[in-house]
Amino acid sequence: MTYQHSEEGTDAGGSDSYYITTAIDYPNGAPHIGHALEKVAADVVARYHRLRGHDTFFSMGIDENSLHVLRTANERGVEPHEWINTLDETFRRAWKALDISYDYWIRTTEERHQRASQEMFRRALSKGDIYKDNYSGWYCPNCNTFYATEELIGGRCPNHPSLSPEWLHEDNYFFALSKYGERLLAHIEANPDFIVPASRKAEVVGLLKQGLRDFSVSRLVRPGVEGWGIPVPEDPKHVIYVWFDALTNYLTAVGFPDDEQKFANYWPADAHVIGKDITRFHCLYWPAMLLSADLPLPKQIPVHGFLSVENQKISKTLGNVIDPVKLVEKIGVDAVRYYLARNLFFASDGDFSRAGLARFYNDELGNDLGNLLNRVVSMIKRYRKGEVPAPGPQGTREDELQVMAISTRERAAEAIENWEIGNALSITWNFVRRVNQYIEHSEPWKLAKQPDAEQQLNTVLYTAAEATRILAILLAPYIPTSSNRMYEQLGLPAIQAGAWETQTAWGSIPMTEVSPSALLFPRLDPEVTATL
Ligand code: ME8
Repeated sequence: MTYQHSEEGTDAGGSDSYYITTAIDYPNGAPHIGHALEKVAADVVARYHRLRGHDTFFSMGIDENSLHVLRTANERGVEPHEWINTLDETFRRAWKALDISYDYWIRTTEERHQRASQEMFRRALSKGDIYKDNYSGWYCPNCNTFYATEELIGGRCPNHPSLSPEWLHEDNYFFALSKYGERLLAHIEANPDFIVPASRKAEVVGLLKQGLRDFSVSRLVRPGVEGWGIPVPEDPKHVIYVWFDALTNYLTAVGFPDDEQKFANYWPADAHVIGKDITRFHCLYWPAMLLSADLPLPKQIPVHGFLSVENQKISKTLGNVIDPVKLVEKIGVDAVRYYLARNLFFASDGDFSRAGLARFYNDELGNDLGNLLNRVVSMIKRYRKGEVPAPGPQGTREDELQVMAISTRERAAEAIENWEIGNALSITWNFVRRVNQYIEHSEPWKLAKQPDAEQQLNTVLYTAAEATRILAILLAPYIPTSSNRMYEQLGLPAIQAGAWETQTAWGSIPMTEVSPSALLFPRLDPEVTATL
């Protein structure tokens, strides 16, 4: 794929390649709407980079080696490998339903990943960063983290109030995290966008200033859990700590340690998209592991907030878990993607509300966008037998709309590149509304009745169609299926990689004949709304 910067185009980064990842989820239950939020956020950005013509690589997967995954399988009475295979399908089915365009799917039980994790372990060992010591502490199997007594709340895990962590006392391998505190702080200070948003960066800097403790990077294999996890090289009585292996997935996905060409092409990653609960692992442990292995650090770690449902924490016990696949079946994939992205502000937590989803669907997707496309193609059909006319002379209204098309594209790009995804969508939406206003003010239905206004009507029809066409590309990262349907109704072939560069300038591609078909977002049936 070739990539050319448009004159006004924003440059996403120095290089042509863009490697983006999400957290790899624990397969201990089907993904919920909170997991979906993260995948949609990363997918919007991955799709944006493809449209910019970048050689984009988007990796996702599942984190299988955790003991609580094994425990869940045991509790369900399912053979553990059968369990993870089933969950693997469940996750992939969910992301397919949400149109998540990942290029690579990783499972941490794969042999390739075992080799990558062991290589990272060996590199740290040979640097003298891994040593053996005796360890005692409270271990929460759900967090996969050790806690000091004072960190527990009433004897319970601070993140899982229903769990009493187990007291573990064993010989472990340790990673010398404390050795890297100064280098990490210097890196964060020299690279202000390494951790975004700023509130998360401040949190990490706070941890660094308190001083870092070495962490245990192995677990003794115990009866009943034998074989679950990646063996420590040359010492199979131990398995590698699950976070040490899980973080390494970002390297495995781009060919480490065998495929040097792929690795050189994509590493360091441009962005690891994660949720706020796993900041410490990604912003402290992971960069330290990479420094120890003499590998470059990822360029950025964008941290999103948590999604609640109807203002309540998502929890199986509360029974408020929303299955994104069922939601897509009821209201359509683009409506779900749109709603999640529209309300996504990395710096804050978000809330999912059924009434909100229905309102955004009807008011914005249906009334604003669906009607715009429908009006444009129906008027061209009615007044010009479906042929998109060449525009007549332009007036100030048209000039203003063209200027706004360019500024919308630039401002939306800047917002996406700053992880202001909800904001990017609102910038674009202002333009959707503006095109509707343009049609209202220009009153093509009146012009159609005036024989001497033929040229003027041509201008209005062309201008409205062209603005709608550009909108289809600007919206393609969020609602890809609908964007393609917009293109199709405007008589154009599917939107391709690079289109943001080559097709968002005014008049950049010719339109000939429209092809009106079904409404993009027909009004929601109140019965459907009631079942959301
Ligand atoms: O942490 N809202 O897996 P996980 C938004 N396996 N995001 C949410 C969320 C919510 N309500 N609940 C969870 C793990 N997430 C590890 C990651 S990466 C090397 C290993 C996000 O299944 C969460 O913040 O518990 C994380 O980014 C992702 O979902 C997976 O969470």
